Amino acid sequence: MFSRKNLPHDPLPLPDRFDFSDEEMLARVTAFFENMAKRHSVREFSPRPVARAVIETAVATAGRAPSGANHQPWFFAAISDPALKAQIRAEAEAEEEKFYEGGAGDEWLKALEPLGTDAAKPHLEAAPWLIVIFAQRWGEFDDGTRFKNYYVPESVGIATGFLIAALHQAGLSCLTHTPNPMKFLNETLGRPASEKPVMILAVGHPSDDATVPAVAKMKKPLDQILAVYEEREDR
Ligand code: IYR
Repeated sequence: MFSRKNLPHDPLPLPDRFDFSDEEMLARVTAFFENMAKRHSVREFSPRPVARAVIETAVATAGRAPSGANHQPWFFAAISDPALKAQIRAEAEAEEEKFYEGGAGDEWLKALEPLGTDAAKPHLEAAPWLIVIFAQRWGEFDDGTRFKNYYVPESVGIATGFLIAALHQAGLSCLTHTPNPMKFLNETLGRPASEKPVMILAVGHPSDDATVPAVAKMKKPLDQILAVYEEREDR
C-alpha cells in the first residue's frame, strides 16, 4: 500500500516463524507438491454453488502475495450474477471468434490444437464464479493524482498463483481464460482506465464428466526446469 504520508522504515520482529526439522520440512514440501500436482485446469463445471466466503478467503490469500514496493497493484472482481456472467461470455466469445478465425495466426492456433479449445466459452456461464484479475498500471491517490507502481505483471502473476493455489486447496477447479483483447471488461465491470484486465478465472466444482487434455499431464521433468549450483572445490 502506498500513502502520500512519508512512511518511515519501521522494522518489526518477524511476526510468524516456523521451526520444522529437516525431516518435517521435506515431508511438508512433498505433501504440498503432491497436492499441487493434482491441480488441473478444468473447462467443464458443475452447477453446484460455491459460497462467497470461500471466494473471499481465496482472494484474501492472493492479497498476501509479495509485490513491488508493497503497492499491491491488483484488483479482483468476483462475479456470480448469472446475467453479468452471460454478458461477459458473449463479449469474450465475440473476441475469441476473431482470434480463432485467424487473428491468432497459424503458429498460435497450431499450439492450441492439443488443448482442443475453440471460441465457445460455455464455462464462463456454467462456472458459479468468475474472478476477473486486474493489474493496476498506476495507483491513484484520493484526489486522483497518480503514483507509479513497480513490477506490476510480476506482482499480479504471483498473486494470481496464490489465488489458484488457494482455490485448489478449497477443492475447487478453475480455468485461466484470457480473451484477447480484454478491454471490454473495464466497461462491463466499471473499472477505471488505470486497471488492465489480465485474466478471467472461471471457478467452481468440476462437472462429473469433466476432462483434461492428455497433454496437460505431460509436465517437464525436474531436470529440465532446474539447474543446481552447489558448492564445488574447483570454483
Ligand atoms: N484465449 C483463447 C486462446 C488460448 C490461448 C492460450 I496461450 C491457451 O493456453 C488457451 C487458449 C481461449 O481462451 O480460447
